[in-house]
Amino acid sequence: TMILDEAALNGPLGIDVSRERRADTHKGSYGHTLIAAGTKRMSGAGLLCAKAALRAGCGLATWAVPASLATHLLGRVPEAMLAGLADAGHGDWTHVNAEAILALAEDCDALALGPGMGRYEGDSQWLRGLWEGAGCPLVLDADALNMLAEAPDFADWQPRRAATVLTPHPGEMARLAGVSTREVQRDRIGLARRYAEQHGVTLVLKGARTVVATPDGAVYVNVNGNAGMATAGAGDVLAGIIASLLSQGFDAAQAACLGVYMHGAAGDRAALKRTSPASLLAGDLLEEL
Ligand code: NPW
Ligand code: AMP
Ligand code: MG
Repeated sequence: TMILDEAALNGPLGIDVSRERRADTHKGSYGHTLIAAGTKRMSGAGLLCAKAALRAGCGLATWAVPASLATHLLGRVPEAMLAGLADAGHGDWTHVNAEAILALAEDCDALALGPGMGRYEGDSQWLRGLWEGAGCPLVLDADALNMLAEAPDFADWQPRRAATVLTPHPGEMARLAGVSTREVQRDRIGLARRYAEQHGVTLVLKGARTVVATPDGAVYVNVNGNAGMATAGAGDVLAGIIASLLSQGFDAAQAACLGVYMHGAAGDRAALKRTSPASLLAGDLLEEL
């Protein structure tokens, strides 16, 4: 178990944190992130996730939403491409074919799935199609994690070939592991390590002192960030950052650790600019990335 600081990022994780962009590069050099996130009631979650991906440095981002929602979001994230997926006029993900997301993912380097997505009948099987079908690295957050938690046949799902990063907060982790939130908090490191090893995923257990556990048993504990980040949308920003780093070619452990560290550092910078961290908004994190 290691503290997640610049020494860990530079050393065991092999990340050059001072890495600068080479002059002779272009947007195609930095990957294309696909964000499938947001519903009518929670479009902000998708917006924060997509903006965070771009702020974290990917060259291109596509924000996919149900088609009837897309018309209301035109121009909200001008830098991202907006993909309205056929939804039979319902405006939710219920009626969006998983194949439509997979088709977009073909041209992308990582997929972030779940923030503000909502839940619906049969969604665990819908998620299975994406889990097994997406050839690119995958970040599951929020509702996608709740879908996973309720999949009765998760043990039978085909193992993914590309990286998989799960980003639960303690409430979502409790659902995934079938324990109470209190039990999650009692042994954050042990639980994260066991879950990552058992399921072959990189697990980011969020909250004060976020824990990153990799499938090979390594554990990193983050120490930056602050309680001002206990605010709506902060997690949606993190999911976008990690997916962006995956599209830029960082491996799962690197993307999760660097992402968590950047997110906490942005939160600390944002908090310093305010009289009280209590007034921090998730959107402020975007400005500091
Ligand atoms: P409690 O209340 O302390 O007992 P949910 P959600 C627990 C979207 N959003 N330490 C907490 O426990 C998301 O993307 C959209 C301990 C409670 O039981 C999702 O799609 C926004 N416990 C959807 O909303 C902005 C902790 O977890 C439960 C904990 C629902 O996500 C907001 C709450 O979690 C939001 O991001 C901690 N650190 N953190 C938008 N603007 O569009 C959480 N818990 O029920 O999974 O609800 O996280 O709000
Ligand atoms: P979510 O609950 O999904 O919106 O995620 C909240 C994000 O804010 C996670 O990245 C948490 O690690 C972070 N966060 C929430 N509360 C704190 C805290 N007290 N200290 C540091 N980070 C926090
Ligand atoms: Mg969240």
